Order: sequence, then C-alpha cells, then structure tokens
Amino acid sequence: MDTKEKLDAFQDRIDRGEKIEPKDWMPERYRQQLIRMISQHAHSEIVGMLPEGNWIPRAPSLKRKMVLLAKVQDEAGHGLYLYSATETLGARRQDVVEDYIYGNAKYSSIFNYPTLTYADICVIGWLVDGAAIVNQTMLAKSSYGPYARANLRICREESFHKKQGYEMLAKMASGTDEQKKMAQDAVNRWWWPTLMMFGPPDSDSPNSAELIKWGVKTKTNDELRQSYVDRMVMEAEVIDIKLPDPDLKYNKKTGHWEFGEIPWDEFWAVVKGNGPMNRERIKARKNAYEDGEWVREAAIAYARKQKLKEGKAS
Ligand code: BYC
Repeated sequence: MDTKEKLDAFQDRIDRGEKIEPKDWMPERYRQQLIRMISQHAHSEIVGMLPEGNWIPRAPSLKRKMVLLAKVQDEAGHGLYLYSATETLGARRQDVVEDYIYGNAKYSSIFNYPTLTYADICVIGWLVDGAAIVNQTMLAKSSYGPYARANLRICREESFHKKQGYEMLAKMASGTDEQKKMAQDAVNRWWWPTLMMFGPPDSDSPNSAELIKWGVKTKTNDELRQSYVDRMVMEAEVIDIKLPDPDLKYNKKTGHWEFGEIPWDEFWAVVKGNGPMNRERIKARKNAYEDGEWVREAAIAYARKQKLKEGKAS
C-alpha cells in the first residue's frame, strides 16, 4: 500500500538524488507513469526505423548505405533496451507491444511524416536525432536507474546519428542549386514537427509536474524546446540553412532565441492518429508483428528444448 510514510521516504530518496532500482519500493503511480513513458519511447524507436528504412535501398553510395543501415539497426537496439526497461517494472513485453499495435498507446508524433527525398534522411539525422539528444540527455539523469542507464547508452549512439545527418546536410547545402533546394525544402518541412517532439507547452502538459516531482523528467517540455532552438539556430547558420520561422529573433536580455507560434492543432491531430502517415506506420508494424509470429514460436520452442536438455544433463 502507498502509505504516507512510504511516500515521504520515497520522495526523500528522490530529493537526495538516489536512483530507484527495480526491486526498490515505489509508488504504484510512479511505476505506471514509467511504463507509459518508457513504452512510448520504445515504440518510437521501433516505428522510427520505418521512415529511414524506406531509403536504405536507395542510398546514394555504398558508404551512405552502410551508415544508414547501422543507424537503423541502432534504433532497433534502443527499442529493445527500452522494452527490457519496462519489463523491470513488471510489464509484459507482449502486452506493451500489443497495446501499441492493436490499442491506443502513443509513439512520437515525428514519425508520422513522410520521407520524400534523401535530404529528409539528412534532416532526420540532424534535427530529429538532435532533438532526441536534448530530450534524452535529460532522461539519462532520470530517477529510475534502468531508464537512466538505457538513455546514457542511447545518447552515445544518437550523437553519431546526429553527426552523420549534419555532415550529409552540410554537403548537400553546399552542392548544386538543385541539391541546396532539396536540403532547404526538407528543413522547411521538418522544422516545426521537430519542435513538437518535445511535447505540448508546459501549460498544457498534464504529466510534467508529477514526473518532475519524482525526478523522471528533470526539465520541462518548454525548457528543452528552448535549448534545442538555441542550439539549432547556430548550427543552421554554419551550413547556410535558413530555419523557416520569420519570428525567430535573439533576445539579448534572456540570451535565448524567441520563435514563432507552433501549429499545435497539427500536433494534436497527429497525436490522435490523423497525421500524414499514422495509418501506414501502424499497418507496417502490425504486418511485421503478425508475419513474425512463427519466429517467436520457434524461439520459444527452442528455449523449451534447451531447458529440457539442461535438465537431463544436471
Ligand atoms: N508525440 O503531459 P505531456 C528517436 C503525449 S525516438 C506523441 O507533456 P509527458 C529516434 C503524451 O504522451 C525518441 N505524443 O507528457 C528514433 C501525453 O499523452 P498520454 C522519442 C506526445 O510524458 C528513430 C500527452 O501528449 N523520444 O529519437 O510529460 C530515428 C500530454 O503530454 C508527444 C521519446 O519518446 C509527442 N511528441 O512528456 C530517429 C522520449 N508529446 O501518454 C530518432 C521519451 C506528448 O498521457 N518521452 N505526447 O496519453 C518523453 O520525454 C515525454 O514522454 C514527452 C511527453 C516529452 C514525449
């Protein structure tokens, strides 16, 4: 039972900066919030393989193909660490996966946009992985040990993902007029959706206060979004890319870049399943899950057989 005494002792541990580990006592609500957030994060990593995977067969060179293959495989790995982290909280992997494929579990809005040209692959690396690093560096300090450690490792890999995207985009942005146009067009389409990745404004974020109190999040959605904008403005300038926001302006007093109104109606439409690619993404995941049934059955049969063999040997 979540008695006041237990809750206070738990809060003291959080306030002292201690990590909470799987076998420690935790409030039921803390456990549920973590399962919600970590499973959404895992689904995002897995569905996030689709927009980029789409371009593996059409990568412009062997080197680019190898880099993209490695990146997409890394995303699969991130999904797996994160699903494992939900299991440390008592969730069953099958339930969380099915809640997303057949139910209403969320995943990041960003992966419901199409990748129209190869420049989109450069921009996903730079902007999307760039946003993920800002968010996940904060989550690497999360109060829940397994989630913090998973994010630490994920961030190291995301940092390579971002660099390869930025390097490709820089090359494209300094190429022929046609290449420059492609690069700019991709940035124009992805800029606002990447700002939405950080979640709704703090005034409209029902989970933030509780997650911050428990040290799961250590910064708010708006704080992270602002540090992302400040960083990206500089990086865009270096490679001669324009960010598509006429209201971007530096505020000397605050030391931050002010930006225009984010189209929140579009964000909520995407979150509710009505983005340009929502249906296609879910359909692809559903097909993969159902086509993979025989693999899961074979793995279970093999594990049973091994156990029997071990039993006979001992
Ligand atoms: N998209 O109270 P709020 C990657 C939902 S993948 C969809 O602020 P919270 C990569 C939110 O779930 C990395 N839904 O929530 C992979 C909540 O609904 P529920 C993806 C969103 O939890 C491949 C409601 O809106 N990163 O890097 O305090 C290739 C109210 O929001 C979104 C993560 O998943 C959204 N953008 O904060 C390349 C990070 N935003 O659940 C790259 C982990 C909000 O109450 N998650 N909602 O029904 C988080 O950091 C936080 O959960 C969020 C939201 C900042 C996303």
